[in-house]
Amino acid sequence: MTTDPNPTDDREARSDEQRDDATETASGTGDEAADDGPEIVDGRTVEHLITDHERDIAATAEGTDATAARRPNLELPRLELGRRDFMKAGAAVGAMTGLAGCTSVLSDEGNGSDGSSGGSGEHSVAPGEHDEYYGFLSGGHTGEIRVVGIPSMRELMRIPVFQTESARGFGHDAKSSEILEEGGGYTWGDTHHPRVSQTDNDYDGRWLFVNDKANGRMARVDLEYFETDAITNVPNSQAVHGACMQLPDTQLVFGVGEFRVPMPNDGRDVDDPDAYGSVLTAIDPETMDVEWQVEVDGNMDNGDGGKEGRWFFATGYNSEEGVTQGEMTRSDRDYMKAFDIPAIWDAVEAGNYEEISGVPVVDGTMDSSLNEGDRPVVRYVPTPKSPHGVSVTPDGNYAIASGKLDPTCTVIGVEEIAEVDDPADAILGQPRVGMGPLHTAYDDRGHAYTTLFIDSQVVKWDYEAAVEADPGSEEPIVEKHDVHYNPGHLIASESYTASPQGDYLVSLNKLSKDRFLPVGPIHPENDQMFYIGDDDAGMELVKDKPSYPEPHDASIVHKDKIEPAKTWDPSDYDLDFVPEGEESFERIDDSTVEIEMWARRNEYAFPEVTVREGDEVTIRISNVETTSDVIHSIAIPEYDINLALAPQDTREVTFTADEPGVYWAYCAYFCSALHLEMRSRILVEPRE
Ligand code: K7E
Ligand code: CUA
Repeated sequence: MTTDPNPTDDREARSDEQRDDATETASGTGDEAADDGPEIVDGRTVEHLITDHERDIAATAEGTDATAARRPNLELPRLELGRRDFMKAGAAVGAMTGLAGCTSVLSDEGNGSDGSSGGSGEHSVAPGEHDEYYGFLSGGHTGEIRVVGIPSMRELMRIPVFQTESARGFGHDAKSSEILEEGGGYTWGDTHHPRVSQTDNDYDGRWLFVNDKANGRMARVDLEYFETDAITNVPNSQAVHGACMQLPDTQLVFGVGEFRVPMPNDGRDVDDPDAYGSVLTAIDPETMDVEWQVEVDGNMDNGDGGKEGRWFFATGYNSEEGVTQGEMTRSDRDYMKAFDIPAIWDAVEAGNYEEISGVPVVDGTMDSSLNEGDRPVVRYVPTPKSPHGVSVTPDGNYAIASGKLDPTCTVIGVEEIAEVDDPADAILGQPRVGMGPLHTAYDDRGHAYTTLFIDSQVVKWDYEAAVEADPGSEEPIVEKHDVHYNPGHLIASESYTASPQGDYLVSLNKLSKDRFLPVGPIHPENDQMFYIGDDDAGMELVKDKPSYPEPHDASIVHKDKIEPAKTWDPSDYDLDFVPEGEESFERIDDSTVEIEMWARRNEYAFPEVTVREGDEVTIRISNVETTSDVIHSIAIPEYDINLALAPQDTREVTFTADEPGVYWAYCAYFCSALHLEMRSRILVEPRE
């Protein structure tokens, strides 16, 4: 097998061949197909490039995807590109499945790495063996975090964050209910960016932070217990989108505000978009309190922290500050914002802020007086059209923004941003990587890997070569590889640290089309794993994993850097443990009952409890098992409660027994041969 020296041309040639002969099988797809694909001419506008590309792919879809042809043609004014067209691109590629695969590693396809599923032996994990890495994937609008093992891609656990979840009792016991309630009382969230805390630019395994795009929140997951332990409802902001930390030591957690809204959003200025604002929010990782916010011009999108602690970078779109799609995409230029964290702290300490909703808000808009002089709080780096992802290279030298509506990535010098007079001069490279670049990850050998949403590919390129090359050059490209289909984020092992591992890369693809058995009109997504450790062999697709909607970003952490608890340590809990023999039933007054009890195989402390209609009943219950993995629960029918009880854990719940009757409380975790008998009868006697 060989690495293609000219992957872009090959891509054009290959898709052309597919068009000509969409019924052929994977064997013999083309590294030597005729090169008469659509010409991309330098100097053509981005709009034309994208339109040409979309029209090309859509044309292929006609006749093979009747639904695509029936779709209304929603077009962005001037850009002639909309979400529907993106979908068409996916539909077209989907129609060609079987042809798709490696651009450059074709001869390897027969060696068990056929990219169709399962995975090759070398990168699989035998039954009973452990994975090398934890992958923490966001769950999108399920509101959760999924934990997968890498390289097996086996799903190990789910961590409810913004939603109630009965299997883990999240939102059922008093403590987790309070977390959700104090976090705003919503029933769902939209998690996008899970980031694990770092010390000295390496994972310390302490916490995971994740944003809620829907309701503008930031949550913290305790990685000892793999449990959400705090949610901050961020004021003055809707859609906390990008999420990242101040490095090297997680001094602050940043939430990047996306949608512009009035500040505070209390009914003022409802139809005066000029008065809307968007803020970067800095949160203390220990207390989860908001320390300050910085208002900026335009929408923001994704963010990443410099390795040295001074800079935080956020991409943005809608510098036009429009409220319709057309208005938001009118301009060819947007900005990447570089936040000077120490300068912002100085402004806060000097009182240069306005307090809004109880939070100091620093004015970081372009015309702010704080942006005059030689230490501006925010530097605005002009970047082409609606850049989406941004990530800092492992060496800390560059922040790379992905163009989204522009076929380039923009390489910004981190040292330069502090020194140049004109922020535009900090742009050191701008390679043309392909259509729809969204996010970029890194290996340990100077390569960047960028998802190409429209092309349905991952492009591997050399970022130092991009600094050497002319803007718009394709020379830094090392390789392109198809993914299935339309990738959003991608993540490489420990790519967000100063020392990526350079072995595995996971592309989180939005569409799976026909990669799996059909399961109705809502399809799973497709997380595809590549082995990237062999530069000579090229990227090797080793696994497809169907994924419930919908992961956005992920963090991949070596197993040695996470130390999960095997059982609860009662001293970590703020409730008193209830040992065997110390159970109690106490009637406090005419309408209040307090029960302290325990659970073990195969019984509860009380085989029955009797309360009266209308009683407020509080149950505190400990799982007295010391053996790991012997989990109980107490499900209380009629009262909508299921408390999960890990060994040595204690949980509490209060409910009003307002329905007279007999209710069998039972253990929902299958804990032993007598699990079905593990029950307690709750008698609610009617009041006269
Ligand atoms: Cu690209 Cu929310 Cu990171 Cu989704 S964002 S893909
Ligand atoms: Cu305890 Cu089933």
